[in-house]
Amino acid sequence: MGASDFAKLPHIGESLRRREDMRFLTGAGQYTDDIQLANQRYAVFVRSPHAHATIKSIDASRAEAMPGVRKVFTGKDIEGKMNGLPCGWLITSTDGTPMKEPPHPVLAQGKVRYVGDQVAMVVADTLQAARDAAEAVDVDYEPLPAVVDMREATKGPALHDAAPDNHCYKWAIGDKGQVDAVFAKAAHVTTLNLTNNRLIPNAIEPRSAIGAYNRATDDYTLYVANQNPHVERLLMTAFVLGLPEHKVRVIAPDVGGGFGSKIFLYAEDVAVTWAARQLNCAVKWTADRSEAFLTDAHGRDHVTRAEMAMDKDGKFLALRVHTDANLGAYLSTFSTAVPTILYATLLAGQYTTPQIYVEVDAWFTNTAPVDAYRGAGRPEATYMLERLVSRCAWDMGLGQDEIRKRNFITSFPYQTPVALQYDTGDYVACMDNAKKLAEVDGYEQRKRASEAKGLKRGIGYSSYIEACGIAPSNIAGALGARAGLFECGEIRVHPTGSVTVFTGSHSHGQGHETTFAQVVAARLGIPVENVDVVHGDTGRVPFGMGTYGSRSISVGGAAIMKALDKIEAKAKKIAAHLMEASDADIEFAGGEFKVKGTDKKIPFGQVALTAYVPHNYPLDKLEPGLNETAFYDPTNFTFPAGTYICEVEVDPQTGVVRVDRFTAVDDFGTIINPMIVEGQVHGGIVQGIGQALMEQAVYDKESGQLLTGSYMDYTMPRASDFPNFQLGTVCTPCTHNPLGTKGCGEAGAIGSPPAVINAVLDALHDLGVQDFDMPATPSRVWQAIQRTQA
Ligand code: MCN
Repeated sequence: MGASDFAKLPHIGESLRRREDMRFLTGAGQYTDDIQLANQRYAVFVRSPHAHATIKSIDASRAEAMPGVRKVFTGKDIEGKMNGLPCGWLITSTDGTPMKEPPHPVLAQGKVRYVGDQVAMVVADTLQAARDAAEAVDVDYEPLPAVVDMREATKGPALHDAAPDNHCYKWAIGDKGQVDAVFAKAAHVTTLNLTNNRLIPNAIEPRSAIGAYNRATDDYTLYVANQNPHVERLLMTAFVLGLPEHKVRVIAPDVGGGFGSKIFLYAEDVAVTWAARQLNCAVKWTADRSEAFLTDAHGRDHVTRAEMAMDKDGKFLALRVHTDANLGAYLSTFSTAVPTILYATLLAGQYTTPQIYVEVDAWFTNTAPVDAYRGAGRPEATYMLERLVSRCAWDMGLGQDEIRKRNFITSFPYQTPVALQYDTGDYVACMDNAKKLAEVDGYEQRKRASEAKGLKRGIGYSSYIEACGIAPSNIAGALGARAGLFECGEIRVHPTGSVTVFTGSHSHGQGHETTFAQVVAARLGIPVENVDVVHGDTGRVPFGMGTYGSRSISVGGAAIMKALDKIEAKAKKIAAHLMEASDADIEFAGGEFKVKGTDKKIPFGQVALTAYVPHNYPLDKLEPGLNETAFYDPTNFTFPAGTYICEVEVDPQTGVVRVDRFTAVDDFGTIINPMIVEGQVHGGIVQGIGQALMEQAVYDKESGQLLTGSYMDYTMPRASDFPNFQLGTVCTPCTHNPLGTKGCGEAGAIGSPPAVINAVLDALHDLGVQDFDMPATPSRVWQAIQRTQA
């Protein structure tokens, strides 16, 4: 079935209520920490209080003698028994050498490299006993100087022998010579230096893992709050523990949000799985909020210099970018792909800029590992580009909308100079719709009204694009991925005609149990209630690459569509036999099989039952049952895009910024469930505005301590911080997946930060404020105003 026929099916585009919410709202959800296994013990990790130190000795004897303590594991216990944690993405430096890939031990081996690094694991009968014993483990540290600012990384002490100058790689894309030549002749060059602030992910459910071991079968089970259980299993078995995969089952039950931070293989997951066998019991660990702040992989943390060369009319001629990226103390699973493949390839944005050169230096520092966080590289790209574009507009005396329109790509497919080929889009329509919805015509009047109150009003634009549906294995492989990025779907039609869908995607808030059921019910013409969706269990789902990069509907959903094609083809044969017609004459629509040109028809349920009562059809031609599996590997990414417009009021006396209006017009191609999509956009925008106005991880430069280690110091956005968002859509269906969908799960977080900061800068323009870095907290804004008056 083609994408345009699919879009016309009943249920597609219907705002069905999320079926999973009843169990979440009534407390019936089953999160990892809710699971209690027989013979279960509790793990607590002893963590480094130092940012950088040598471990001289560890004395666990006092702790091990305490009541209820089963064992204290240290680096010595695991030495030679397992490898370190792998990095899933190999980056090659511009000089042809591979990135530096120092070991990332599951428990520290002689040295700690950030505050929170895991040094020992205490396993005890109760959580309290484990906590008490963890405090009794005596670790003798010899502190070393620490470096937390990547711009000082070369001067700092080396974290790893493998990287003496703390440099991991230098990576580049584009032709520097050609770009430099364009800059040399350009009529105008606009330059911007900016920082993309470091963020700490804050899922409602902290990370949690239970390792279990069955001595009778020699099988392991890991329950874990994770976004991609098959990948977790693959990395843990093949790279770290050296176990055959079939001996390990990974179950990611209900997961209370991930935002990217739960796609990585963390040390704790491996440690509890391994310890379960050593102690012949189940071992549970759940992070407390302080541990989450310290040890969940952080996000962003870029410092960038960007320059745009333009002609006299503001047409973009060339873009030149240098970015320093902080990777933290160790390479987390996808960390190396974030500032390279996921960032630099996005820098054409929505524009026809013919020449682009991007260079990235990546650094080790004594901070928590940095990896993907909602958007992963694409928010960093969009923030940089959209800030630069608005700065170009102001420099050239053009409107923020006008400069964008002058440079928009208008014909598709479009090959960018940074590797990507956009299949479809309508950026002008997104801009026009956004301006209408934002009532831009009334802006000057609103500005005067704000001025009358002593407030400064500003308007900010951001026209984002993202590459999502992260997949094509051939592209990802060519760019350094160490695994494929397809997806798997299985459809099991039961004799009664009800259906179970097994998907390799994982839902941890995105509502797949509803939207995937919508897709299947629409295709088969059966009630949505007759479809169940199973995910998050390597023991039940054939295979899967999990959820990140807004890939689930466009890659996981497409795999399900492929499996449905097979189901339909087989069912047609059964229907043909039942109606004594030829296979070629059977049509399937609205849940019924019909013989073309006649009134003969039978319902889907009858065919499903017949599939399991095979004496009614020729067994020599068909196997019994109606059960199909398909793998889908797309030919390209999907390219959602949109324009966001933000209006803020700034109080120049206090520096307080209030978001007064926020409009988002997105193109997600065909939309399965508008209500769920709106929820995704709302959540994303809130996260983006959180980054723009409030959130920032701060490490003390001297001691390397995380200064923002709790909600007392790290501000999270709340509902009362926002107006109602105005949302609109434009639809240019994706041309290469059978649903016509483009991902929506990250768009809000990608498009919103530059819209907000552009609005704040616009508001402060006549006060002479040219620039400041996110987050635009009252004190930063106030200080920026004061500096102009000094
Ligand atoms: N959808 C739709 N029509 C479309 C596109 C999507 O109806 N054209 C629906 C999908 O069927 C799905 C939801 O919208 O129910 C999101 O789909 P998609 O864009 O494919 O994104 P994923 O499901 O792959 O989710 C991943 C994405 C990412 S990368 C992050 S980070 C993120 C996000 O989703 N983390 C989240 N949204 C989150 N929402 C919650 N509540 N919690 C998280 O951790």
